[in-house]
Amino acid sequence: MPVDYAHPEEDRFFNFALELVKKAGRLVRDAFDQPSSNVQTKASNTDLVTETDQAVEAMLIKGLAAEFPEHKFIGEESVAGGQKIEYTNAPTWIIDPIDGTTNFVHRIPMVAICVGLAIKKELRAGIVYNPITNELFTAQVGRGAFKNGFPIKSSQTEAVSKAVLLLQIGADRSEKFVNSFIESYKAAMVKSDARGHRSFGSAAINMAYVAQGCVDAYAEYGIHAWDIAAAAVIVKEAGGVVIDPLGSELNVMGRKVLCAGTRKLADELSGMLTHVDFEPEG
Ligand code: LIP
Repeated sequence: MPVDYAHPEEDRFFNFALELVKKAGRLVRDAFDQPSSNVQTKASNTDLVTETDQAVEAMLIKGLAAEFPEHKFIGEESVAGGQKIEYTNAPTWIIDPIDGTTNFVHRIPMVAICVGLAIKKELRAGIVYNPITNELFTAQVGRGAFKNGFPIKSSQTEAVSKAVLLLQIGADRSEKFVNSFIESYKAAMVKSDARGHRSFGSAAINMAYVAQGCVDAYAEYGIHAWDIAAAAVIVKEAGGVVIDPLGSELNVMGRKVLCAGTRKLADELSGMLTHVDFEPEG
């Protein structure tokens, strides 16, 4: 079937970004092999950044901007440094240089370089690369999803009672937020007797694992566009669903996400979560 392009040069954008991400992977892997990182905190004590996050983001943006001067960027560390989020119709790269920074700092090998591409505010391509485990997830709209070049498919699980779920709590530790997480966890694990619970400490890896079908669904509140943009394309192209936890269409700027291998499972999980409101960003 012919692919419906949002921009005639989309393939060139994607292929160029892919080579850059592979180079960035070498930076992350070399830094990961060092005994420790220089760590700073951002918005809170639980919101970490390292020199490697900053160096990788700078390298990706510099490379992409030199090749595509008219493109825009939304990068985690640039925003942390004070840049405003501007989400326009222009081709926009949404970048998390290391998703799973706490894992990186603690040398837990679940980290991912995330590069998503939106055109006219539609997510068109995603690259999620864990250079430590050598897992490279890629997708472009209409082309399917791949891991290290091989096609991947989300699971066909339709019931929470048969599902391995990922419910994750991020940097926000307000009592209200933590309580809502506990309520959701109890609903899924106690009332609905889910088969299991995992949480990998990286939204992108959680989603990529839903995409490859080894886990069935994932939900998180408080995440940012750079945590989910790239992986959202991968999950959808693998046959899964990515929605707002309340059941409506995903707003990548909405700071919350639910994804699952099937719509039925997504709906059941949505119905049991204690929902939290966030002000959309951008
Ligand atoms: C992190 C996410 C993680 C989430 C944290 C944070 P970072 O991103 O991947 O899943 O729980 O709130 O957003 O800061 O490591 O790039």
